[in-house]
Amino acid sequence: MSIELEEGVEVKKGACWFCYQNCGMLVYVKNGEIIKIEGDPDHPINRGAMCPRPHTWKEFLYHPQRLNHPLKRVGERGEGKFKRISWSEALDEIAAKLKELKEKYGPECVASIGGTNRTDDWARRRFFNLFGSPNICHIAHVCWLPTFIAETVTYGWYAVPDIGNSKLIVVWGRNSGTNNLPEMRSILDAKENNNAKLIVVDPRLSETAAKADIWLRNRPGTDGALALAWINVIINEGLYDKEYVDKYCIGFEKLREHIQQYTPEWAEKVTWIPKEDIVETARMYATIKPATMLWGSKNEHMGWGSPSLLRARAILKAITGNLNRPGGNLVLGPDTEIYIDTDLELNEALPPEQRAKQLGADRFKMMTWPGYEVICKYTKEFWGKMPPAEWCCEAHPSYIWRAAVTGKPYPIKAIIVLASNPLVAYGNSKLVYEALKSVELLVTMDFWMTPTAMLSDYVLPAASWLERPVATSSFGTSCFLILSERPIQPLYERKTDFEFWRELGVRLGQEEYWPWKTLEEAYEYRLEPLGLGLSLSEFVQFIRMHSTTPPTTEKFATPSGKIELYSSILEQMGYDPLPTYKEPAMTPYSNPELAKEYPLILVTGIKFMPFHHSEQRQIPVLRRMHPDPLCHIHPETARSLGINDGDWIWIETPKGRIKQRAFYDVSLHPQVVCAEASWWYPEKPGPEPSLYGVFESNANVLTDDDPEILDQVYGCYYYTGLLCKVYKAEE
Ligand SMILES: Nc1nc2c(c(=O)[nH]1)N[C@H]1C(S)=C(S)[C@@H](COP(=O)(O)OP(=O)(O)OC[C@H]3O[C@@H](n4cnc5c(=O)[nH]c(N)nc54)[C@H](O)[C@@H]3O)O[C@H]1N2
Ligand SMILES: Nc1nc2c(c(=O)[nH]1)N[C@H]1C(S)=C(S)[C@@H](COP(=O)(O)OP(=O)(O)OC[C@H]3O[C@@H](n4cnc5c(=O)[nH]c(N)nc54)[C@H](O)[C@@H]3O)O[C@H]1N2
Ligand code: SF4
Ligand SMILES: [Mo]
Repeated sequence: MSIELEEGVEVKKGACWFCYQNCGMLVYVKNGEIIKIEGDPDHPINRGAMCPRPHTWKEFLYHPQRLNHPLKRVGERGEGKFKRISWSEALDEIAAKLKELKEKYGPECVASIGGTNRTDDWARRRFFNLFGSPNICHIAHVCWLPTFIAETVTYGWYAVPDIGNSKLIVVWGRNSGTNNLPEMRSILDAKENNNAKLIVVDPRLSETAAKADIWLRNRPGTDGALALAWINVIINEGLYDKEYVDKYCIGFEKLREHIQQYTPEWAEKVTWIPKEDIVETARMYATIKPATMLWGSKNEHMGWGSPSLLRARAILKAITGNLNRPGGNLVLGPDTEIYIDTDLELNEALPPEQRAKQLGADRFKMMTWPGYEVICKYTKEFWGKMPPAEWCCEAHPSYIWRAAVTGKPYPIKAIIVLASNPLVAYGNSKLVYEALKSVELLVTMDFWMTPTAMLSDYVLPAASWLERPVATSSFGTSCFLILSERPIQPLYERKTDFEFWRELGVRLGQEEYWPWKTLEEAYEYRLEPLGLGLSLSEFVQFIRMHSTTPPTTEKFATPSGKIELYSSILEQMGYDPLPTYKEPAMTPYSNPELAKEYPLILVTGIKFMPFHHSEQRQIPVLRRMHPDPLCHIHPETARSLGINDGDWIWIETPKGRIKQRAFYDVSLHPQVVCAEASWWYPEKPGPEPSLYGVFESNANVLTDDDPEILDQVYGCYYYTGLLCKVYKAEE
């Protein structure tokens, strides 16, 4: 159902998924074609605003390089020779090959890689649980999920920032000003309306830091030391909320003792932030009430440095009494009135002996089945729901690549890549490449022919949010569900990802588990517990978003029912129950030998407008806004190396070298350089060896994914604070 405008024009309520903010869109449709898109002024997320990406909807829908039909490889792998086949041929052949491999090597030989969770990942999970493989992952180890787990072991779920009511906002390794525009709007509103103060921790004067009252410029990878020193100041100066701690927390005395080593003087040496600034900002965070803290993806990109940071941040929210206080961080928990992703994943279908085979589970226990089972026990008891396995119970990608290449501990023979571009997203691109080359079956489902698709046996065309309905809890931790209706039917032969998993499942004997034929039916099922009897379209037109009011209780979903400053779950799993700083593996302090040859400190992957990760490089108007990859470098450092602003430079680590353009940035410490991630060149030749230039400027050519240098609790990758050298490149 839609509002009728001029004759024949309908307005559909869509949810943009060019990034995961899911801004509300009004999509004007006439005769089954889109004629116009506007930001929806009534939508709470974007309030009518629209970033540059959806403005280019027409180019995106009809671009000549879009995938429109299933393709099958006919030449050598990577040679770029494909022929068009029908969907039923493609699905029959893929199903037959999966069946053959399953019989020969066991279901665990089939792996799947996903991306930024901008699709129905529960359907993928459901397919694999029924198929019997535990080896699926999305970006859990490179994005926000370790924070989710660290907070869940501390107080039973992730605590969402309540920016609008806050008086002090701490933005930690995050650049809302380019990466989350609705959030930046809220920050600026809070500054204006509440006179809120803004503290930004970033090695670079980012767009967000530029608006800060205090910008803490730290050495990349050392945020854990700063957070621990804040705890030290707050406890030792008696600034913590004693009443709150007494009532709700356990482990405070152990924390107090443990934290004595992390003095501001110590932290100054580690972080390169003057100790006066550390003390001042710690005092601000403890005394300006309410204060909220935002998550940033760099929190998870510090390898060994990440775990102490994630836990220390959770502890800070608790001991200052900013948890569950309006304007602080709120433990809202899952939406308990509808079926959330967990309810659709069918995790119970995966038998214990298959869970035990999950790659990486013996090492990174907190993001795999061992930790997930423990967490589920307490969240289920408390909330009645568990966090989706698709977030936090994942095979570790670096183990998947190694198993594909070496056959150890057992072989990975097939990989299904859906909504991801692993050659650019995951560290150690060359190993990812080897892995993708070595499997017997590689399937990629995407909008575009990506470098990963170029290596595939089957390439399948996906329908986007313009051609499908959306139901997602976004990265909003499942406390609310955003819904949209389908603006138009899929063009050409594009299909929804859901239909792909369903139709593949049906071919492999899973039919009874896929009762819904369309996404609309599946989403209506999700809403059934509400008992409203509305169709999806009616729901979207009249209600649109759903959330539950969390129960008012004095307890938390942890083993003790309290906020566990000293984490009994981490202890039980064999990890440090208190946050202990560990210097990342490749820094001037942890590896001074290496620093002699690679003297600069490298950040890989500052995100930027108008691109979302590796996407949109094909859209001319967007590309003109940012034609080339940029590497931020201090002018003094650059000049000493004979590098002018705009010169192409080599950035080199022991793993390899890439080319980006030097971008003079006076805000940096002279020893720090920041390279953009996610670059490839759709305009360059697709067949090997070029693969659309995927090894030329892609920052993950520089990073390593050796499990030894990743964090040992969650398996966080190591993307920031490593060592490199740079030098001028020939034109
Ligand atoms: N335009 C755009 N928006 C996006 C995305 C995109 O690709 N493009 N991706 C989306 C996704 S999936 C995510 S996860 C979010 C991520 O959003 P963010 O977390 O904001 O991502 P980044 O830009 O990687 O890092 C943010 C800031 O961290 C700083 N930084 C680097 N190293 C360190 C460090 O060691 N410590 C500290 N404190 N800061 C450091 C960088 O200078 C940068 O300004 O953005 C989302 N939004
Ligand atoms: N060095 C370094 N590496 C990083 C980062 C960093 O900061 N530094 N950031 C990390 C972060 S935070 C993240 S989240 C990851 C991102 O990792 P990915 O999500 O793998 O990154 P993308 O390049 O955006 O790949 C997404 C692909 O999915 C396709 N796609 C989009 N939507 C759909 C859909 O609905 N269906 C299908 N079938 N396909 C779709 C897009 O066309 C694109 O090719 O990268 C990580 N990698
Ligand atoms: S920020 Fe831009 S790309 Fe992201 S959902 Fe909103 S309009 Fe779409
Ligand atoms: Mo991410």
